[in-house]
Amino acid sequence: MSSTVSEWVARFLEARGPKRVFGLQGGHIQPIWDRLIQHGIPIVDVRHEGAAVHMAAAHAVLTGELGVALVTSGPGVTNCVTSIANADLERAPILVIGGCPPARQDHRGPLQGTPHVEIMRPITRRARTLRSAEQVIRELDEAVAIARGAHDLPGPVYIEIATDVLRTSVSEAAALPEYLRPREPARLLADPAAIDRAAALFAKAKRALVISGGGARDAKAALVQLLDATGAAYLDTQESRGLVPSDHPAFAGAMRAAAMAEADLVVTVGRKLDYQLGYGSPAAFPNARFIRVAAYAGERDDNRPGDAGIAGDVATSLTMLADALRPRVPAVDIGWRDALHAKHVERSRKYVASLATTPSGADGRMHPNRIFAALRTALRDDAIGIADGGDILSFARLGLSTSTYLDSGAFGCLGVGVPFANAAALAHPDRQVVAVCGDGAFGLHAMEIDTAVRHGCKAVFVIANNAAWNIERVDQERNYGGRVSGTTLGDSDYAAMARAFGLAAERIVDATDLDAALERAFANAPALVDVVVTRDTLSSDLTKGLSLVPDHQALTAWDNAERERLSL
Ligand SMILES: Cc1ncc(C[n+]2csc(CCOP(=O)(O)OP(=O)(O)O)c2C)c(N)n1
Ligand SMILES: [Mg+2]
Repeated sequence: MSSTVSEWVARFLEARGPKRVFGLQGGHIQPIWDRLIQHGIPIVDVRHEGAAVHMAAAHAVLTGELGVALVTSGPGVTNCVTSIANADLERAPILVIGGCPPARQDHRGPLQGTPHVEIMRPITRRARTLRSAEQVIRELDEAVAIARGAHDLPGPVYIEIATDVLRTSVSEAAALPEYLRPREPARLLADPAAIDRAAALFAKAKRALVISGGGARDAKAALVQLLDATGAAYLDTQESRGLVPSDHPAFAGAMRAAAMAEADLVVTVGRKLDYQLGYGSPAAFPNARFIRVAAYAGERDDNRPGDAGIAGDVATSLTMLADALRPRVPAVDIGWRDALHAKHVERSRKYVASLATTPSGADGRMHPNRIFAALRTALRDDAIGIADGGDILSFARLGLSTSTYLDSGAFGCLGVGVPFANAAALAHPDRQVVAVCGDGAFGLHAMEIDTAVRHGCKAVFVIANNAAWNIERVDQERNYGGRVSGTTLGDSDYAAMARAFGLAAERIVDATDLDAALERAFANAPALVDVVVTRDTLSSDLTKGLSLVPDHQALTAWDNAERERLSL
């Protein structure tokens, strides 16, 4: 008995259970595509391969499952570079299966031939061409384990199988049953001595601050327990939103700068010290020592290994740390945490109240905050919020309050909004899904509204339409002598465009029409609301200097502190 490799790939995916595969067809991958259809595995066919990978990544992050994308050789694969790089930074476990010309045509100038694997290698956990038919299932099993974090941080794996190999028959004996069996990544436990060193340091801290990242996503209960046990203050990051409710006494989200400046101990949990955390520099954390907790050494030691590091399963490590702290006499100043939280509550309350009254710009157009004021009425507690853009992302981070939240992320990846929302709507058909996109960001994967219609993705796309790549336009206006160039867009009617694809869509100019428009949109999703907003805004990302790209740090205040620290 034997079966073709493409049949085995379909059996593998069926056994490993992705609910759907995202892809765009091409001759090189048609043998797999055809077998997936015969196995009844739904394929969400998109309009650009980059969107398929974004969808696979959002699916993975929102469900905890593996995300799978299927793309053809050549441009199909290279179209995925941006979204694979984004999944790399977002540590999203995805398997991208690419097409590859047959071996006999290799390096002879074949159709759609380009060195995919070399292109993919630096942005994936593994990139390989599979040429041995008998080894394909074993390789796929290994690929999935790696994507899910068996060796290093979870992330994208790229595998391509040459078309001739897909057509080759292999004996049933080649695929051992264990290759098809789902299994959990190994959970390695931390060294108790490392826990002890960390606990000794933690116990001495007066103002302890815990900061979570994507690596804490499956450690919610243990994280809250540690906060309760220690009296530490807490900051989330955009990849770990919703782990600790904002009314928890440790939560200090609106007091980020003060918490970072005043903390004498910072505990990172599954989070690199990247630009968003000032690279861990004393410029951003002038008073802090560091404890780094992560499942992987790469996420424990980057930039600043700190005074104590714990590498091991994150949830278990946090519980071990809380246990080790119990018999010690804590030095913690609970008043510091409580004061931070009280100010956070006060600031957030004022901010939320201001959303509905933020004045229009000099051009008479509404402020984008009005969108978030209206969404607060329209959204239920379990809604999924997605933000994509420049200024609008900055406003959304504060205004869009959904506890499940995705955005352009550390990669600043414009274009994620529509594909993320489509994947979210398919993964969670019972929840509201809204993507708030800048008009610029929307354009990058705007054709995916067609995917939304064809696949019934019940998402609402809200376009903050200021006819500009505005954060960049304002940067030119303020910091480059007002020479605005290449950053304005047309006053385009995105609602008309959406109607052409069959979405329910309307254009809103008056903020008082927003509530009713959103209600109609959620009732008729997929739907698009094109909201005409002012360009006359100063977002905090802009005023803090993010678009200026200073030399040492991402934000001007930290950059100045860094220069002072280094006597520059
Ligand atoms: C793919 C990509 N291209 C360019 C940029 C640089 N960039 C960051 S924000 C921004 C403007 C975004 O405009 P829009 O989505 O309309 O949001 P707005 O600032 O107008 O609210 C640009 C061009 C980027 N981050 N990603
Ligand atoms: Mg814009």
